[in-house]
Amino acid sequence: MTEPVDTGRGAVEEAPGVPFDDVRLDVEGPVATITLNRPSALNALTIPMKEHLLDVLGRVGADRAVRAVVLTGAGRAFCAGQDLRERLEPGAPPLGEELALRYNPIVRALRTIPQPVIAAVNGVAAGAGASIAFACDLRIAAESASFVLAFGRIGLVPDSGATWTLPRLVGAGRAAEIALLGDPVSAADALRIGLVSRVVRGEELAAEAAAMAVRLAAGAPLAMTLTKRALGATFERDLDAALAAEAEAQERAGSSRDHAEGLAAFIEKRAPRFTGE
Ligand code: T3D
Repeated sequence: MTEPVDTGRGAVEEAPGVPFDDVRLDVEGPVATITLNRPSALNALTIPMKEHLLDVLGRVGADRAVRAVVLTGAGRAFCAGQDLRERLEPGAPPLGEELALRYNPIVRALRTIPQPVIAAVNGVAAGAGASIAFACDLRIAAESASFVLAFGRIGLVPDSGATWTLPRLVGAGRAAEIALLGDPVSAADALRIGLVSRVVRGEELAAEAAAMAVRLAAGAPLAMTLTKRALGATFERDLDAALAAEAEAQERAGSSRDHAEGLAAFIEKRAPRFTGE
């Protein structure tokens, strides 16, 4: 089922063990948990950290054994976006180049890896950190979480896909208010406007995200991937195109072994055992 993932650095074919201090990868059974791990700077993203995140997403996306992904942050924040101190260093790349080289490939990888990705938003998600959460398929937040499109405060515009994802998640009017005013959106408000699908107590977040990931991982992988892709393309299609795309995807899913297994399990009144074939 799993196809190599194009992270903009060529396809990654396999997923050997891992690798980095600032981006951790923990794989437990079919669930991969990626943790942004620079808590002293609220997981603000440096160039190496972005490279590492991209690398890890490539590995995970290419790993057929991984069927669901959780992305979270270490410490009290999810991610504070670009490391602003790094931007002041001599030789910092131009912003447009940095987006093209690193941020945009991260967003594309999140959108295109075959597995569903849950953002477990454990605290503040600011700037590109919010954009990265928006690019995930699902968002669960801790009560202490918030989303801040902090770009305007430093004279920048929302990037890393936020102008594309946010209106799709909450509608154009709310997106405009969040982007233009830049006020933090609390977890409670995020739930109310559909920016997150669940809010839980901080100490329950990891378990809640893991439980959701385990449920996703128990699904038929091909059907999960095709569903993710269909939902991701929905705003680009009219009804006829969506109906045609559903029929094509259903043809593929319907000819899989997993569909046969799902039917057999229903008739035999047992849980299905999906293999991804
Ligand atoms: O390449 C490009 O630049 C293009 C791409 C741009 C994408 C972007 O993400 S632009 C937006 C960048 N992010 C921000 O503007 C957010 C900046 N941070 C904040 O506004 C606040 O820190 C938060 C609202 C996120 C949290 O506030 P608070 O009061 O809870 O924490 P704090 O005290 O401000 O931060 C704690 C520490 O983290 C502090 O370090 P210190 O003083 O204890 O040594 C602070 O400097 C550090 N930190 C927080 N955010 C960043 C950061 N360090 C570097 N870069 C950050 N973005």
